[in-house]
This record gives sequence, C-alpha cells and structure tokens, in this order.
Amino acid sequence: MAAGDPSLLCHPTSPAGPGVPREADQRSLSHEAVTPTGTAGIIGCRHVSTGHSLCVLATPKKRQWGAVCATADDFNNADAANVAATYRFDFGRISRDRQFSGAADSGAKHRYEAARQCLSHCPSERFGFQLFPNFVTPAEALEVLSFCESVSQWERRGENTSNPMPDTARLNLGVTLDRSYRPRALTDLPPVLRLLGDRALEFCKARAWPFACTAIASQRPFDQAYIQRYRAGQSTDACGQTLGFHFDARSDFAELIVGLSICGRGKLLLSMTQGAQECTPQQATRHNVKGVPLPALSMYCLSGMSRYDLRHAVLQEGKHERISITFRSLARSPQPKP
Ligand SMILES: O=C(O)CCC(=O)C(=O)O
Repeated sequence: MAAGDPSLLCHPTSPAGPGVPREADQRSLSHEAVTPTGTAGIIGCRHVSTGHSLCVLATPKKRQWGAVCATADDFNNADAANVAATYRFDFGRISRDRQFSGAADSGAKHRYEAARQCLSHCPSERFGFQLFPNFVTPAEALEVLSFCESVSQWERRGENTSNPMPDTARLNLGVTLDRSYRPRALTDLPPVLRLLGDRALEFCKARAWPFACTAIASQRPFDQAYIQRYRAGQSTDACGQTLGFHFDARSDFAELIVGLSICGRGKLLLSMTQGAQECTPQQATRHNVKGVPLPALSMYCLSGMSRYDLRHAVLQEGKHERISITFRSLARSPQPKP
C-alpha cells in the first residue's frame, strides 16, 4: 500500500476499522498519521469528554487495527517521577516485577509500559531527555574544530567491513578504554574540552531534573570527552553515517550524559529496541521511536529512562559533516592502583 493512502487515515467521519474497541467510536481524532513505509501506523484519538487518549496501531497490509496503548498521554509527570525513583538502575524489573513493589502507584508502571510503545507521541522530557538549542557558542565551536584539525589519531571503527558507509571516526579523551569500551584509567582532558565540559555540567546542575534517577547536582566533573565525526551521504537524499542503538555503559558512568553538536546536524532516536541494532532514517518514522533533531550548537542531555531504559542511536543529516562531543563522568572516583 502506497504511502499517503487515505485508507490509512482514521477520519472522524469514517469507522476506524475492525478490531478497534467500541469506545473508539465515541472518540474524536486529535492526530492523524500515515506511515511512509506503509508497514504500520499509529493514530491517536482523544476521548471528547474525558480527554483520555487511545493510540491505535494500524497494520495496513492486513488492514487490521488494534489498540496498542490506551495511555500514552496518560503517562504524566507524576508517573515519570515515580517510575524513575522506583526503578533507578534496574529498569529490567519493569517487565519482571508484577507487583511493582515499592511504588506508590502501580498504574504508573503500566502507563509507562504503554507510553514507551508509543514514544513518538510522548514528550521526550518525560523520559529524562532534554535539548538546549544554541548552548555552544560559535567561538567555542571554532575552538573545538581547530582542536579536531590538530588531531591525527582518529579511530575509524568498522572500516574493513563491507558496509559502504563505515562507522564514524572517533577520538576518546580523558579516560582510556578497554576493548569493550569500558573505562580503565584517567588522563587529562585538553583545556578546550575541560572548559566546555565544566560549563555544560554547571549549567545542568543549576536545573531541575524531575525525572532523573540520581541527584544530578552531586555528579562528579566530566572525565571523558568522546568526539565523533559523521560524514554526510554522497547525494542529498543519501543517508550519512550513523551510530546504531546502544546504551552508554550504565554502571561505569554516572547518570547524566551530555552531547554537544559542534557542527552539522543530525537526529537522535530513542527506542526500546531488542538488543543493539543498526539505525536507519526509516526507523525515525516508527511509532515506538522518538526522533529528536539535533541542530548545530545544541546540547542534549540523557538522564532517567532515556539513559537507563531506552537505547539511543544517531543519524547524520544534511550536506555537512556532523561533529559531536559526548561528555561522561565516571560513576566512581578512580581508585589508585596498589
Ligand atoms: O553523536 C552523538 O551526539 C551521540 C554519541 C553517542 O551516542 C555516544 O557517544 O554514545
């Protein structure tokens, strides 16, 4: 079925289709969506009197409809704070913990489970993600770019694979990493990155983090700066380099992780993926993926569920190379070797 096929639209005057719960008939549309890939679409309906929402998954090939989450919008700020405080480092318990023990409101768990299947409909802030446009000054960006030009030892992962667009070029500073990318020892950060990282952390500490799992205000200074370069695609509609879905090491590094976009632009995707996965522009259109544009000079922050429960991935977009710096603090002060 072609993209834009009007039969994929749930129109207020037309029945939503077989399989939609009866209550849906009493709802009015708040949002319409058609999947570009034609594989599945999500349509949000809002109940006229109660304001409650219903997300309906449409599978156009089979022309089947079914409710996948009745509560994407119902997952509210109080739920998000509750889930973050209850599960902290062990979000796996959400699936295992039938009792949702320790939580004041067991409904919060269920609303969270529903919301993360409909991420494209949810504000990313509620998952502990924050974006600050124009955080980096042009002068800072220029200093970072001259630093990048002065460096020759970029690591290019995956260059010998058959992938036509091998992995990004990377430069790891401040900590040494083992083969599994786990931190081993501390080294000094170059002054330009130390100053930028300190300013970013100070800015973050002065803000409220209602959906974080730990006290961000007591996080130790950033120890690691990880610079990545994403080359642009060969033609305007070609995809540039990507970084697949992953978690940043959850026990080695402290909760708040900050990403600065120094030049070029990209998109960060947040999702509950089954294991690590490559990312493609098509994924950004899925209902269970939240895509957040990352303009040049912006800063994004991962905390709470966006840090510990959802994986993230990055797509380069546009004609120009994207360069980013990811700042991380070690979870514990490094212990001197005996
Ligand atoms: O390029 C970015 O902004 C993201 C980098 C990232 O996800 C990482 O280093 O783990």
